[in-house]
Amino acid sequence: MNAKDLLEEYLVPGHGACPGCAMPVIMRHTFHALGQNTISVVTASCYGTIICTYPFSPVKICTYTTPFASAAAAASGIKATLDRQGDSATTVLAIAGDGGTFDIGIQSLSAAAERNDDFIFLCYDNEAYMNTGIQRSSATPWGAWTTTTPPLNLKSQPKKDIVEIMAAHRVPYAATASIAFPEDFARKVQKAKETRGFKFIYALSPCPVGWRFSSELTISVARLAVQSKVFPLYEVEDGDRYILNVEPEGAPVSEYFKPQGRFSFLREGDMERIQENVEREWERLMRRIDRSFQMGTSSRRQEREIQ
Ligand SMILES: Cc1ncc(C[n+]2csc(CCOP(=O)(O)OP(=O)(O)O)c2C)c(N)n1
Ligand SMILES: [Mg+2]
Repeated sequence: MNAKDLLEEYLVPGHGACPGCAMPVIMRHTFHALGQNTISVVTASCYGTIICTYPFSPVKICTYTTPFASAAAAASGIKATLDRQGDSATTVLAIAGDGGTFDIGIQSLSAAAERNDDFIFLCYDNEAYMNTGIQRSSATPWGAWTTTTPPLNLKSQPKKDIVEIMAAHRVPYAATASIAFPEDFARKVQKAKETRGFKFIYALSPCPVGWRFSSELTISVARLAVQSKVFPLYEVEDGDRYILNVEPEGAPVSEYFKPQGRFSFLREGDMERIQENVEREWERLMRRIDRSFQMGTSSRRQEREIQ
């Protein structure tokens, strides 16, 4: 990262995101780490909406807008064109919300990952279709209120494990990132920039409107997600080398849920069930991390090195 990129703002004030929205912070960290020589691809989403206020735009990064399902496919095409032009210096960045990643975008995402196309896919996850009015997605957590999972019919399926899905493609790099840990965030985006092949950056994006919390609490909600083990910060190299980046304090999940009105309809026993599930998922992650330590250099990595 050079000093100019750190000082330069690529998403400028006047962008029109809701007060307290985490997504502009995610974008600022990402663009600072990538710098000006970036082409981004954007789908329908809150981000797509705030930057497409024709004839003005608050984003100073070259941007291509594509239909909801095709962020990864469009990024693959742009990267192929740059290759034909002999341009290996420009970074290609696909940006999508959880709907554009976990749901409608997953086939083009999976295809690009399988081809190991050389670009970064950034998913900012606000855990619902926020731009169209807080409808549930497959990223919405169990027990959450949304406008399509009302109080007597709360989300009754667990959240998809998108990092595991990407790791199962054996992509060179996948990482979770949090705006409450900005240095870790920037380092991961830079590492993605320097890694060849397909890279997946997955950032939790607390949404005051959809999650029903007060807009000044965004960073502390993001931090509690990490500290309660709900959103662990880790990296996966070549699909099987897991690295934990932050040791969580182990705050109770109820502390993370407390400021969020979307969890205020849970019934008796639900909180304990959720806590148990978070512990179980954490143990699974720990087993993968321990195994990575034991394995050392992964077989997949050796495979790539031999080629
Ligand atoms: C094919 C298609 N279906 C539906 C829509 C309407 N639509 C626009 S944005 C959006 C929600 C996007 O959700 P997500 O990807 O999670 O991003 P967020 O709005 O939460 O930032 C929807 C359903 C669309 N633009 N195209
Ligand atoms: Mg969303």
